[in-house]
Amino acid sequence: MEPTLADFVHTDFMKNPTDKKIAEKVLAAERITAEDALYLYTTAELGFLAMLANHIKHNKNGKNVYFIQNIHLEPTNVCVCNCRFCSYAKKKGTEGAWELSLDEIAEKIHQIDACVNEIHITGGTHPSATVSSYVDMVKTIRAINPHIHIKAFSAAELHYVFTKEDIPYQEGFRLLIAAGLGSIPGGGAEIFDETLRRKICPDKTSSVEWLRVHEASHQSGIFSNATMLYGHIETYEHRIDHMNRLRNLQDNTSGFNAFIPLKFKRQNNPMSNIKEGTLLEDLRNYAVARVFLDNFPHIKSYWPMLGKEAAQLSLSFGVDDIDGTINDSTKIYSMAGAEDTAPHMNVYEIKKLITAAGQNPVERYSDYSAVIVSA
Ligand code: V47
Repeated sequence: MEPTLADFVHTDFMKNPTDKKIAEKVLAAERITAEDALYLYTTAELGFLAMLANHIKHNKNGKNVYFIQNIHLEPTNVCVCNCRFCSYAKKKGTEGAWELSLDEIAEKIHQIDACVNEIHITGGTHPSATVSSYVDMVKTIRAINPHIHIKAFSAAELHYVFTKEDIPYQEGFRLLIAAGLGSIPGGGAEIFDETLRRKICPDKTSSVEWLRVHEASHQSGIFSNATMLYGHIETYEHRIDHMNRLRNLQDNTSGFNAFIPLKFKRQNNPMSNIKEGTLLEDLRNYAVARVFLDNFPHIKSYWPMLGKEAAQLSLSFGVDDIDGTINDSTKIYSMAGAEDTAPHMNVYEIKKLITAAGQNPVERYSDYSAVIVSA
């Protein structure tokens, strides 16, 4: 049997009083403070962090690590925003810009394998986007594939179309859900601190607006995810502030499924002068997130961005979800320098990756219920 956190807490191995205080909180399922989180980021040993994070991961999800058969759809990279970390967005009519018509989207949907359960729509905030263009997109997909879960449009895109047309968030969600929207992804959160937002994504939805859109989605009866872009100009305090705002909203709505830290990749964007963080830093970040976000059911490491080996390692630091099969359908990270330029893993490869880390692979639907494969 592997030694557990409870085995260690009352032994001489745990001499440091701050380690002991935090370990006792975690064992008692008590919430850690921002100060505790700062200590975990700056001072705690990596092995201790892993033990804390795994204790929580194990209590929530046992040895289960979830994955999904999914596909990304990126209808456009034309975007009204000028985010300095982005390697993907283009202005309309410039070289490298793309815009898919509804017919082109329909063609892509016809090609999706029957085993794919979720379509994740992500992309730029197109200047001509409207609530009805989003409704039409969702309806087009729904008409071809009545069962697939549609996870679509970041809070940044939704805020843009709702406010442009003066449609209250809840009414906007009512129209989109009636068309077939199933949930919203976690994009656009970046880092919530407004001073940093002005520097890295000056014309994007504010943090308050991002949180309000997600709150409205939860009140409208759909769930969502939350991301955090880290490893650029932010400090640990900024990360903790970001997670604290998410934790507070989750206390009120319980509508978030997964927290997804996104490591800044620097190729082909105006922030290329910033050195990318190390793998150890990524692992610490997953573990602190798992401990701090006690009310989030899942912590996801997004393998197309992190790489397969690093995603596998993250499973020892509190992560219980590695997203999906993807089938080479996303460009956001390859354009920013992710090593996998055509990300795809089949179910066999994903299961092998999870099993080799000593965990139990569970194929899931978007709501985290397990896919039962009949013999
Ligand atoms: O908001 C853009 C990030 C996000 C870079 O909900 C970058 O399951 C790193 O939201 N380096 C969009 N990150 C993607 C997204 C997402 C991804 C995976 C799963 C889910 C989910 C949502 O991508 C943006 C931004 O934070 N991003 N450029 C970059 N250079």
